Amino acid sequence: MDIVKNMQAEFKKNFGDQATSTFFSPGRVNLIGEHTDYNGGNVFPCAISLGTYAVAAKRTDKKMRLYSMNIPEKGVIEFEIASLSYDKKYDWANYPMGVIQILQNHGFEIATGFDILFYGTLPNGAGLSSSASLEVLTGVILNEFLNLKIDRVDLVKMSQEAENKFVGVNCGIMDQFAVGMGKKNHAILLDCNTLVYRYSKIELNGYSIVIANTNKRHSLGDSKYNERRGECEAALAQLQTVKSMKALGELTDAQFDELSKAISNPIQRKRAHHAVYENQRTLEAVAALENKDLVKFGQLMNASHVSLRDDYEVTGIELDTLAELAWKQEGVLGSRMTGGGFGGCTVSIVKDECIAAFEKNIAAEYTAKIGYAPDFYVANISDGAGLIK
Ligand code: GAF
Repeated sequence: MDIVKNMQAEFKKNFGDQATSTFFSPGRVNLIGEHTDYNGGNVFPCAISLGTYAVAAKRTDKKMRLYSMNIPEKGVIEFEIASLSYDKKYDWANYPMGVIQILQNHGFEIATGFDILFYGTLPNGAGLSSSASLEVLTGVILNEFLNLKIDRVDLVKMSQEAENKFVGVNCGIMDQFAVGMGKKNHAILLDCNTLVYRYSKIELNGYSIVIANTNKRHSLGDSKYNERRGECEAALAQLQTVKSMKALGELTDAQFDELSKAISNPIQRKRAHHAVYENQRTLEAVAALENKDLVKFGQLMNASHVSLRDDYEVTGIELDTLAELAWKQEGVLGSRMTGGGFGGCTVSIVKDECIAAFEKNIAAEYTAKIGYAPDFYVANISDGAGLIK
């Protein structure tokens, strides 16, 4: 594999020694169930074959040396494993540092340091979970080399904790779960309230999952992500005055309609409406897919986008343009924004023989309207993070 050979050569150049193992950690695309994870609802993501590679070697001391081929200008980033805290100067390396620290907080002994060289094939800032990919990858490397025997779901949870507590981004668990638990050709139906999950085989019979990147950078840190979380929490608190419940994800659409007048703020009511309806829509979409009703699955994807646009207000002109253009193309069953929103990507289900025209038509109209071009990737659904050799 060319990527890995190249990485091994770069490893030798930067660290003066040979890497002993190679790892891969995917990104993710969420098919439906957006902004439901932190509301205790269902999500339906899959891991994709774009992701982050690492080649690594164990050291004998307690030093870490990290290098990213994507950000060579930052050079080799060095630090001691002992007590770590977030530091802006470490830039991207805060993600692996966070995982190392959280593992230590949970009592895992990181007995030695490592030299690790990373290379990512995910477009940066595209909302395809490059951060979660890097976090879970770091956990997998430590687990493997140090034989820590960490259960995979625990590793997923600790990766999320690193992002929440170390990096300071209050994300839900969907991304780390998809990256850590992904399965080739399957999406994961995950109930984020209970962490009960199951795999669902994706058989699209002549259709493919096409990701379109707005090329408007998405960042959870500077987006209104935390504001949306706060609005949903405020709505939940008011609903709890009329019904005992832990999360919005526990309500059916009908229950929400009956109780929603308890939410006095109309904006908060809209946000909660999205969370509840999107959660139910996700279950309906999975059932449609499993009943081989791809048309219905696509319609529910479209409805998801409309709700994210109108009720949740996390789309923006770039995502709306891509989705609305997709809805007009031949051979498209459905299209919606995927991930946190405010930029990033859409996901569409497109008939194989229509993909070339889909990309060409959308690129032309999007560029004319937005002023720069989108990118397209046909997604292959991949396994979760692991050792590849
Ligand atoms: C981002 C977050 F990281 C996820 O936890 C999830 O909330 C998603 O936005 C929206 O569904 O990817």
